[in-house]
Amino acid sequence: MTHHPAMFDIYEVQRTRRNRGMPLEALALDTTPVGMHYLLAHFDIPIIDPAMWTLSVRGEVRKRLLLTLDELRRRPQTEQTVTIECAGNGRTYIEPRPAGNAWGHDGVSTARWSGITLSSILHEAGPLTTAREVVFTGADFGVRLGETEFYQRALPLTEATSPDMLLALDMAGQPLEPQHGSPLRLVAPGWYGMAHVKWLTDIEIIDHEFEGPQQEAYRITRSADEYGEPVTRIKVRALMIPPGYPDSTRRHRFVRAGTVPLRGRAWSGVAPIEAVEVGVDGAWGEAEIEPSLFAARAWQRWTYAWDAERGDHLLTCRATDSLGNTQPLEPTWNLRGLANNAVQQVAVTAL
Ligand SMILES: Nc1nc2c(c(=O)[nH]1)N[C@H]1C(S)=C(S)[C@@H](COP(=O)(O)O)O[C@H]1N2
Ligand SMILES: [Mo]
Repeated sequence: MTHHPAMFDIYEVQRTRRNRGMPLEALALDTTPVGMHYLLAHFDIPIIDPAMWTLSVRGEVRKRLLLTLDELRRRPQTEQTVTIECAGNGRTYIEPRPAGNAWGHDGVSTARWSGITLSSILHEAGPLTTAREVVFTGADFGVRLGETEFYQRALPLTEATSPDMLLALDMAGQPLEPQHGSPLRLVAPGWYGMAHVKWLTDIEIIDHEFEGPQQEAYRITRSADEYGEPVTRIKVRALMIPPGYPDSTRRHRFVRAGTVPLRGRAWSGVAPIEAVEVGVDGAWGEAEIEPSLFAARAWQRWTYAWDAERGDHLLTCRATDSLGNTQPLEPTWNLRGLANNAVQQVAVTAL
C-alpha cells in the first residue's frame, strides 16, 4: 500500500493551512522550535490582553479563586518537556478519509513548558468530597454542528490532581505565543492534544460526568448513534525522518545505495517504549533506542543503519511499549479518524 491521492475541498485546505503540521525533519531535534510546533485551533485564535485576563477556579470547592497573571507568575514555577500529539494525527492515511484536519503524520511536536502545577491550584481551592471532574474552558468561541460553544474539555479529578499536570505560562522559555494559548494553557502530559486546553479562563470542579460537545466529539465511534470509548492517552508510535532528499512536488525520497542512517523518535502516553523496529520491504530489524524519557512524557530518539540496495523500497517503523502495545500495519477506520497509530510508510528509491 502506498498512499493514494485524495480530493480535498477548499474549506479543508484552508483549515489545514491554519492548523499546520511539524515538518518531520524536526524529529531530529529534542524539542521543537516554537515556530515549527504543530498547531490546532478549532475556532479563531483569541488575541487576549494579559492585563485584562483572569483565571477563575470554582464549583465544588471550599474556596473560589480569581487569579491574575501577575499572581500566577509570582508562584513557584516548574518545567517539563512534553510531546503533544493531535488525536487526528495520521488521519489522511485512513480510507475512506474521515472529516477533520487533514494531518499526515505531522500533528506532533515536543516543547519545554513551564508554569505552575495544576495540583497546587486545585489544592488551594480545596475540592469538596462531591468533586468528580474538572472542566477547563478556553476563551475561544465558535459554532460547531449549529451550536455555539466555548472550547471546553474535562479531566477526571484523579487525573487532574496528578503532579505532572501543568498550567503553562511559558513555552521554550518565552511567554506563550497567541497560537499556543497565551496567556495560559493546560499541559496534560501523556494525553492527546485535545486535553491541553489553550487560552484558559475558567476551571470548574463538577460533581458529575462532563458531557460538553468537545468531550463527546473525541470518542471512537463507527456511526453517529454509537457512543464509543473516549480518546484519552497517546498511543504508542514511532516516526522516522524521511531519509535522503525529496522530490519537491510529491516528496518521494531518494538515497544513495549503501549504508543509510535512519533516525526518528518514539513515544507513548501509556507506558515506556520497549522497542522500535524498522521494516524494509516487510522484513523487520531492531533499531537502537536511547534511554527512555517516558517519565517526562517526551519522545525518545532511535537510530537504524539501513543497508540500501539499488531500487525502490518501502520503509516502515513501529514502536512497542512495555505493556506489549504496538502499532498496527493498517489503520482501523472510525468516524472521526481518531487515535490512528498505524505505522508510517516511506517510499524510497536507492540510486
Ligand atoms: N481552547 C482551545 N484549546 C485547544 C484547542 C482549541 O481549539 N481550543 N485545540 C486542542 C487540540 S485538538 C490540539 S491538538 C492542541 C494543539 O495545541 P498546539 O496548537 O499548541 O500545538 O490544542 C488543544 N487545545
Ligand atoms: Mo487535536
